[in-house]
Amino acid sequence: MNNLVTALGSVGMSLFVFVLFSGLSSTNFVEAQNHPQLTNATILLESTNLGDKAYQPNPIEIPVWGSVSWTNDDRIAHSVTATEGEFDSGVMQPDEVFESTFDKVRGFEYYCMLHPSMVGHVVVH
Ligand SMILES: [Cu+2]
Repeated sequence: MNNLVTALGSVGMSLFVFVLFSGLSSTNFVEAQNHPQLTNATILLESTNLGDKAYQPNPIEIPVWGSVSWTNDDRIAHSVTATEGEFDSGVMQPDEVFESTFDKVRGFEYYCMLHPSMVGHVVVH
């Protein structure tokens, strides 16, 4: 009888754990729907003179409705500024993050308005 109670107890515990994990994964699912694809990009340390290597990866290739999150990993301020003005982070201090979502199939050139030789490319498929 004690064994039965113990067995039922562990079934209950398993169910509880299962429900707990189901809850977590449905949260992740909602998160995934809100961010169908998030691509992380970085502004490299000492990127001022790195030209088209300053933003990594370059080019950034994403599906339509994908998002890109750029982090300024340098010790000085930079920006992520579309050449034709479609997006602009403004001045990003070190460790600041800028995110943009792309709803059209096309390519974008961007650069750093503080160091215009820093250039990158987003390609939306
Ligand atoms: Cu810069």
